[in-house]
Parts: sequence; structure tokens; C-alpha cells
Amino acid sequence: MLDTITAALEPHGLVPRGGFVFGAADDIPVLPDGTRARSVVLVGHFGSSIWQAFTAWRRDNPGVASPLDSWSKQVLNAIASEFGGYAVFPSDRPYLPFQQWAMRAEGLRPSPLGLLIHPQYGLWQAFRGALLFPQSIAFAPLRENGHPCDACASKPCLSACPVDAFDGETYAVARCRDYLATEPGQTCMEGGCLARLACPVGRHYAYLGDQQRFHITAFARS
Ligand code: B12
Repeated sequence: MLDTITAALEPHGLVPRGGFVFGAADDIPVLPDGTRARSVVLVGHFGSSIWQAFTAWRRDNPGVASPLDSWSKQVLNAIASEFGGYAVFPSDRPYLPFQQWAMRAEGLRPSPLGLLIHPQYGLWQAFRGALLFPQSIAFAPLRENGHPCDACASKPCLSACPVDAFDGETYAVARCRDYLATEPGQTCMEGGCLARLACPVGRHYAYLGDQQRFHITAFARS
């Protein structure tokens, strides 16, 4: 089943990002029929893999509010129903613990910025949704990937932000957002988050210019 889900996601630039069977101790999401899900498959992207499909959809659907969320919902709701599952989304409230799920599904760990870091794709990856299923799915055992930040002595991500929004523990969200409204902050608005860009891991997968601007503009307006 995972192979056919992979094939259904591929034209959209999306990939399954692991999954797991819920355990008794989990806060297990309830499905629309009132029963509890048995397993979850996370769905996301690496680098700019979704950008072509998303921008084509956006051209055909101008003026849609929250376009990336709307696109994700259109694509993943259709795929979920094709496979007898139910899609949930990271931006929907109450927030589901996507990062905790991702740590379990892909063995990722957080970087000092709070974003999970992938050994190959670095900080240039995110989740567009998750597919919940009423049945157990057989997942391949997790490979131990190591944590790239352990080997990074200088941690350039922590010194690159012009307003020191990251201290390795917290993220000064208001300070970051306020800076984006200033003249010097236009460097971040145009090119993307300087802290994220300072990370040497997966640099090759850094988002394309349009995608950088799209995300940071959405954040600045949120
Ligand atoms: C609210 C939110 C924010 C808020 C507050 C973040 C914060 N300080 O916690 C704001 C708006 C500031 C924010 C910003 C960003 N976010 Co955000 N955010 C969320 C959201 C919707 C909910 C977080 C939450 O409360 N979850 C509920 C709890 C129960 O889940 P959890 O897994 O236990 O939560 C973990 C996080 O809270 C995390 N955490 C703690 N501190 C921080 C700080 C940061 C910066 C992040 C990203 C996470 C984080 O630790 C928790 C334990 O693992 C999640 C999606 C989701 N459903 O989780 C995305 C999410 C965490 N964000 C994400 C991203 C990518 C970003 C941005 C980079 C957006 C962008 N521009 O692309 C920015 C980061 C700023 C930057 N420098 O660019 C991704 C992270 C992917 C990854 N690789 O880990 C997520 C998972 C969304 C997604 N679609 O993939 N975000």
C-alpha cells in the first residue's frame, strides 16, 4: 500500500515521510466514523519538489486564501479517500503534534532553531499533511540516521539572525516578525530566513527564491 501511496503523491512533488502504528499511550486521533485511527503516514516534501505542481495549481486557482494549505487539502483529501484513509493537516486547530509524529516516523530530531533537521535535506523540508488509517500498516524499521547538529561545533544558525531571534532554546517570534517590517529586514523578506540559510546541512536543497518569499511573506502576515 505504501508503494501505491508513493505513486499517487509523486505527480504533486509530495512524498510519504514514514509513519507508525499508534500505541495505547498515544493521544490517538478520532476518525470521522468515531473510531480511533490505527496508523498514520506523514506526507511532506524535500527541497522545492512541490513548487512546480503548487504554482501550476495556483495559476489555475487565483485568489484562493491560504493557497498552500488549500492545495494540500485538495490533493491529500482526494488521495486519502482513494486509499480508505482520512487526511489531517498541520495548520488546522487544534494543532496535531506533527513534529512529534515526524520524530517517530523518520527518526528526525530538532535543530537549535526548533525546526526538525534531516541528515540529507537539512532544514529544507516540511509536512503538508498526514494520512490516518483505520488499519495497521507494516512500516519498515527506522534506520538510525544520526543527528547532524551533534557534529556541528560552530552552529552558524545561532549567530546568523540579525536580531538574535534564536538562542537554541526559544524563538523570539515577535522580534523576528517586527524586523521583517523594517528596511534592513527586507534582506530576509527577499532571500529567506538567514538563520535557516546559515545551516550547512542540505544547503543544495534550499528552497527556490519564489518559495522562500512565499513562506516568509506568509509568516510575516500571520
Ligand atoms: C504555531 C506554529 C508556528 C508558530 C510558532 C512556532 C513556535 N514557537 O512553536 C510560528 C508562526 C512562529 C511558526 C513559524 C515557523 N514555522 Co511553524 N508551526 C507551527 C505549527 C502550526 C503548530 C506548532 C504546535 O504548537 N504544534 C502542536 C504541538 C503539540 O506539536 P509538537 O509536535 O509537540 O510541537 C513541537 C513544536 O512546537 C516544536 N517547537 C518548539 N519551538 C519551536 C520553534 C520553531 C521555530 C518551530 C518551527 C517549532 C518549535 O517543539 C514541539 C515538540 O517537538 C506547526 C505544525 C504542527 N501542527 O505542529 C508548524 C511547524 C512546526 N512549523 C514549521 C515551519 C517550517 C515554520 C517556519 C520555518 C515557516 C516558514 N517560514 O517556512 C517558521 C519558522 C520561522 C523561521 N525562522 O522561518 C514546520 C516545521 C517543519 C520541520 N522541518 O520541522 C511545521 C511542522 C509545519 C509544517 N507544515 O511542516 N510556526
